[in-house]
Amino acid sequence: MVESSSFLPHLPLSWEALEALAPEEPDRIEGPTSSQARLRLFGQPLASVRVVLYRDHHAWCPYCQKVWLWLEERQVPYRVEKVSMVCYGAKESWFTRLVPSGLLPALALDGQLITESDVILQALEDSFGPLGFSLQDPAVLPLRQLERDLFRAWCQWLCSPGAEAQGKHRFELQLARVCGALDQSPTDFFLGDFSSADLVFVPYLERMVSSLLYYKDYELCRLWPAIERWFAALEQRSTYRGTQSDHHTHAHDLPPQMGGCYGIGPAESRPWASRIDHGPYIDLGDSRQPAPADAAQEALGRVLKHRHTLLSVHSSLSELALRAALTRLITAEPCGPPPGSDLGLRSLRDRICVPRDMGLHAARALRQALEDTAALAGGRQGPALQLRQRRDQNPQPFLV
Ligand SMILES: N[C@@H](CCC(=O)N[C@@H](CS)C(=O)NCC(=O)O)C(=O)O
Repeated sequence: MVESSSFLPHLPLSWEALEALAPEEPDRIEGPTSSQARLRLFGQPLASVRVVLYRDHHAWCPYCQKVWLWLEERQVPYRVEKVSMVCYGAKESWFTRLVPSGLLPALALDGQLITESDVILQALEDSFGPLGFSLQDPAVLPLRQLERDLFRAWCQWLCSPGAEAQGKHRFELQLARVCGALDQSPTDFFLGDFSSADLVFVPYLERMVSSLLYYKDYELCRLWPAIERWFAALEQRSTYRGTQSDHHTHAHDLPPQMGGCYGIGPAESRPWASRIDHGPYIDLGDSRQPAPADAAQEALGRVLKHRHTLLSVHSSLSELALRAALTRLITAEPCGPPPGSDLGLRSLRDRICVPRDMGLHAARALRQALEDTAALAGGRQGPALQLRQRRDQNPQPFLV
């Protein structure tokens, strides 16, 4: 944070002043795991790259996360090509020529195209060695089956209207089996060190925790301590943190992907949904790690990079209002926005996406700064987030 004077509210800093406070662009090739990376080398020469990962622009696809995290954990050099999911954009024609089904992820290994995440992981394992335990290990196979059983029970509870009690009961039966497996382990992971057995659980356990909290007000990690410990251990890994999303992103990326999520009553009546949507955004329980000291700077850098596109996409957002929110973000002092800015600031607040745009803590700081600044202008909310499609998230304008 920069020093600021005690006269309130502050005038918005100029773009030049904000730019002077933004961090250098991080090293995406050799630095920590990042959703923005297009090439990862892990200290190896460019010529060593044998893998191209095709994954979705927004990092919403759980099967892509599984393959992505595997590559990061095993430090296999790879390139990334990003593709749209139909729920938020038009599928790129070059991709449907390559993969007619349009399904993600896909992976090219030595020029040979592979689809289906489990087949991809097997091919990677065969070429580069397993992640701890082989996917075919007798200790891993029943855990992989258990993950699918849990997935099915979650879908039935979350995505079927009615039969609440039965859906919850069936889910808890499967979750008890998962926790039983964790309780037998000498560590907080399934089979000792982090391995392929944990990897297969990562994408959907993350989505289960967020979606059940949001739609069912169900505090999974508080109710199931083995899962809380598993996440705490997982979040120690910078590889996972780079792929990690947050409650807000999942609450709103899942309905269009899954064909609907059913809440226990309207969102306004669900305490956790209200907090996830409207804040306060601290202590939402989706991170067990302290906020990095540079979280606000990270958010500032990311917004500055895309500020022209953001201003054109959010038609109700003025550049003065955005500067006010960024000034708040970086000085931690209130900064008055122009009248009528509440709508545009909250429109942007609701469309920050983790880890696509920035890390979890940076997003949290930015959402809070946008909300605090919007509150100085009024109580209006931005356009509602759609449930069937998210074309408001079309990636194209950001690719120029
Ligand atoms: N069984 C496949 C499932 C892949 C899948 O369903 N991918 C979804 C995204 S999560 C997809 O690409 N859907 C097409 C689209 O959304 O455009 C796998 O494990 O790879």
